[in-house]
Amino acid sequence: MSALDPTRIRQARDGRRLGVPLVYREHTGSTNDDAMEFARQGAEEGTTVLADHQTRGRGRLGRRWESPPGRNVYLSVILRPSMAATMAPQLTLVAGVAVVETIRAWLPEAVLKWPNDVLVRGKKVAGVLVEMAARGEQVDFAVVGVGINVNMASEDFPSELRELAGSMAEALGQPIDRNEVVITLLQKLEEEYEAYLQHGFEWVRTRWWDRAGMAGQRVSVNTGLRRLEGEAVGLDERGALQLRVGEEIVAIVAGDVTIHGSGAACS
Ligand code: BT5
Repeated sequence: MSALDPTRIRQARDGRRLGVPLVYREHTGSTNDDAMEFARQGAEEGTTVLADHQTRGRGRLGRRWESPPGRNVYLSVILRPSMAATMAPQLTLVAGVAVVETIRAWLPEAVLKWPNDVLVRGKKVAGVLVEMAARGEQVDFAVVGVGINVNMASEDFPSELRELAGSMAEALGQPIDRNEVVITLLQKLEEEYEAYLQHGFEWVRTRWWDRAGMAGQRVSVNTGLRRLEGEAVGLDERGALQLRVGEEIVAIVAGDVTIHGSGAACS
């Protein structure tokens, strides 16, 4: 199975905005923690941490992200956009478009699930975790963390995840060069981020929804406080999920979505 080759990735990214400089770690706790620390110390926009193995890979709300060595991509990029801190969740959607576009280079059927997942045939293949620090009302820096299951086999997942999680190689039926995935991801992230800075969120909103596997689907949402069921009808101007519940349109700012009706169990 392909080893990560930071020299090759650095060559491919030479002179670009994101992925430069690239810090490679064979083992680390969490690339997001590393990138947050670099950013606090003043690291420039584009600085990226890539790891082969994470011992404390994180999802949202302190959940665990399975990060075994030798198989997948775990990467975090520092951004320093001039934007209001309240708008930072939009970066999750910007990154989501880049991740789904990356996976589609191998698997055109990949789709987005709000707010931060990429699914292939109903299974979660990638997740995004954006964290940020504010200075007053503005974003000081943000860290965009991406985990993509590239060559993970079904038996590599803990048993409780086997039905829910999948990998690119499993769907494609052959192993994939992780360096190609990293190089494509950094390129797509740069393109989507620059388009967002230039055109604003409206641009991302359309691109995100066009790639969503949940348009018009019946979904249920667990916000932590309550559970709602309805039809996914769009994203609002902040990036919240709009759900039609009876006659009403409800905006969901944070939560976990389960898609019904497609036949697949996607949680
Ligand atoms: C996410 O959280 O999907 C965000 C994952 C971000 C991981 C990257 S890796 C690089 C960077 N460094 C980090 O420490 N994190 C980022 P969430 O939506 O909360 O989903 C977490 C849930 O997904 C878990 O509770 C499991 O149910 C499931 N899960 C855990 N590991 C998985 C994996 N490898 N593949 C698919 N699903 C997984």
